[in-house]
Amino acid sequence: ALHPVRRALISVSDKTGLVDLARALAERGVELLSTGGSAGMLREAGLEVRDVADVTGFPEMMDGRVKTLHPKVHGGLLALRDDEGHVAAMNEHGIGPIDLLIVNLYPFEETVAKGADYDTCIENIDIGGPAMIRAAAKNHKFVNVVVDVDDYQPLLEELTANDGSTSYAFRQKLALTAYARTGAYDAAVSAWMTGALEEAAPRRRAFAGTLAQTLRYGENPHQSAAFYTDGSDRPGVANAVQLQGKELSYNNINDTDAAFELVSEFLPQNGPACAIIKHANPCGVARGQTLREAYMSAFDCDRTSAFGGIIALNQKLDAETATEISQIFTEVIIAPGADDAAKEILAKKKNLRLLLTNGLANPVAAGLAVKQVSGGYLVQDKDNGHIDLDDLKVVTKRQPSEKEMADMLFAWKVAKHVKSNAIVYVKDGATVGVGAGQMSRVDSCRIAARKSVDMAEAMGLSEPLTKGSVVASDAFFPFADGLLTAAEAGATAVIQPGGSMRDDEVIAAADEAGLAMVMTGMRHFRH
Ligand code: 93A
Repeated sequence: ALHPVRRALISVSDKTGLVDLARALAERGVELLSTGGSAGMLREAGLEVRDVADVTGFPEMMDGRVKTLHPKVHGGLLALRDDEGHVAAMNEHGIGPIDLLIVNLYPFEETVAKGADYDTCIENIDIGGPAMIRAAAKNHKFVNVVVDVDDYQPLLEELTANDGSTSYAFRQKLALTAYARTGAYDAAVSAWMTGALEEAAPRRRAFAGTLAQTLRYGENPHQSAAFYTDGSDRPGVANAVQLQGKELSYNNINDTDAAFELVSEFLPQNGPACAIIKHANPCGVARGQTLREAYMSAFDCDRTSAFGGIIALNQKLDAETATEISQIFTEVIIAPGADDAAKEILAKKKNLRLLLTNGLANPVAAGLAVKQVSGGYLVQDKDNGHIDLDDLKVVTKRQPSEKEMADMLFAWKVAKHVKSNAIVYVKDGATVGVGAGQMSRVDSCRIAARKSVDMAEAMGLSEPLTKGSVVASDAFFPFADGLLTAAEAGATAVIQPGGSMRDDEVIAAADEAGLAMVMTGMRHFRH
C-alpha cells in the first residue's frame, strides 16, 4: 500500500548528494531530523533541520558512540502504524513516527583498507547506524530505509510518481538492500578481526561480500550473476586493474583466479613462470629462462586447449612475450605489471583483457574457501599446504636424480591446482601432460599421456614428451595400474602423498619398473 513520507531521519558518514536530497525532501514538505555532522552540513546549506538530540532529550555523548540509540528514535522506526497498542504507546511516550531513514555507516571497510591501527578500526564500527537500518528495514511495511547514495534519485522519483508516498514493493526492495548492507558490514568486521587476531577458524567467522560488479550472466547465459569482493587487499582478480578489453565474465573471473593462484606458486626470484588455464584447469604450466620461453613451453603442453585460454605470469609482461602471446586468441592475461612496449603490442588486440595486479598472491597465506551446497555452505581453510625437499620420503630402491626431484616439486605445485583426480607429467620445468577431473585416477593418467602423444604428433616429434618425464598425483594411487600407465608413458619418477592400503604393492611395482618414487604425506584434493 502507498504510505506517505512526512518525517525523515538523516545520519550519514558519506555526505555525497546529501544536500540535494535533503533539499528535495524539504521542498516536498518532509520534516528533517539529523545527527551532528549531517545536521551541521544541512544547516550550512540553509535547510531547516531538527537535531536528534533535541528529539531524544539527550546530547550526543561518549565521542558519538551514543547518538541515536534511544526509544524516541527506535520507537519511531519500529511502531506499527496500524496497531492500536503501538499507536497508544507512541502517544503516551511522545514518540513521533519516522517514515524515512537515510543512513550510511561509519566507513569501516575503508578504514581497514587504509591499514588503520586496531583502535581506529574499533572506533569505526558503527553501532547506532546498523541498529536503525535493521529497525527500519524490519518495519518496511511503513518505513523507507535508504543506505546507498545510488538510491537517492530513485527515492525522489518514487515520491514524485506517488504524490509524496512510496509503494510497498519499493520499500521491500529498499529493505532488501538494507539487510545486504548490514550483513556485509558485520561480515567485514568479522573478517578484519579474524585477520587481526590471526585466528582463521572457519567456525568463528562470518563471510559476505560487497557487490563489485553485476555480471552479464553466470556460468551460462540463462543464469544471472554478480561478483562480490570481500574487502581484502590481496593481489588477484578482485583487486586487479583492467587495462583493456570488455568486462570480465563469470567464467573469466573464475578462470583468471585459477590461473593467478597457480602462477603465484612460483616465486619470481626463482625465474619466470607461466600458467595457461582452460575451464579452471591448467592446460600448460612452465618455467623458462625468459618469460617468453616460459609461455612457449606452457603453450607446447597442449596447444589445442590453449586457444582462448587465460594466461597468468609471475613477472612483469615484456614485449617479446606479448608478441608471442598475440599469435593466437587469448581471453585474459593477468600479470604483476606490464612494460609500456608490451601494453602497446596488446592494445591492438581489442578483445584481449589485460589485468595488472599489485604483486603475486601468497600461496601459503591463511584464507577461507567457501562452497555452496543445497541448503548451506561448506567452509574450510584455503588449501595453503606446502611441502619442502625435507618433507619428501624416498620409498623406492632408486633415488631420484636432482633433475627429477626439481621436476617433481614443480609437478606437485601444479597438481595442487588441478581438479581431482589430478595427474601431472612434467619434464624440464614444464608440464607435458595434464589429466584433470576424472572419476578414476588411472583415467587421468591415460588422458594426460594420450594428450602428450597427440601433441608430439602435431609437433612432428618422434616420441611423446612424457618420455623421461616425472609424474605427480594429487592423492595416493589406490592400485598399481595408474603408476604402470605412467611408466608406460615414459615417466621415470613419481611424487604422490602415499597412505594407500596397497602402498606396498604400488612401491613394488615402481621398483620393478625401475622408477624412483617419493611420498609427500600431504594430499591436494580439489573438487
Ligand atoms: O557511534 S555510533 O554507533 N552511535 C550512534 O548512536 C549512531 N547513530 C548514528 N554511530 C552512530 N551513527 C552513525 O553516525 C551513522 O550511521 C552515520 O554513519 C554517522 C553520522 O554522523 P554525523 O551525522 O554526526 O556525521
